[in-house]
Amino acid sequence: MPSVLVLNGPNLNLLGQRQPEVYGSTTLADIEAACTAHAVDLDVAFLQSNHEGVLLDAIHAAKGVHGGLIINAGAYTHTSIALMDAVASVELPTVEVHLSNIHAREPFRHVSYLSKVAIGQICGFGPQGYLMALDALAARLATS
Ligand code: CA2
Repeated sequence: MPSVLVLNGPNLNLLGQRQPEVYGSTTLADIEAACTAHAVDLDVAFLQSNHEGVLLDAIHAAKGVHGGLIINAGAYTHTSIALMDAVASVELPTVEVHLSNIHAREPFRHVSYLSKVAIGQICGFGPQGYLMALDALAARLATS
């Protein structure tokens, strides 16, 4: 069975605990449990880190282990050429996810370096976006 790594970046460990008016009341543990329950055709692994280097190492280590990546890089989305280069280097199909619609927010959130190397971006659907990303990757991995 194909395997997918779901990476979450800085501050996403706070989901459901702070700013519920912006990011909702669902915790990251809730999202991970929903992903595991949803993915019948995929093995799903998870990592959250507040450190860019840890996320980079996880992307590098995914090569040969996982068939694809789902990444919500949090604020690193808008700043990190390093994460973009890491995703490009491993050549794994990658779906970018955001809980909020980043294009309807502040202009600095409209730019995503990851979208330049992802197969697609899902944003604005809250936690459901992770399940949509799993479906997209399952379809992609079934044909490759
Ligand atoms: O909408 C998303 O998923 C974001 O990736 C979330 C990031 C933000 O910087 C991106 O522009 C869009 C922020 C995640 C912060 O999560 C928190 C959760 C609870 C309390 C505080 C922050």
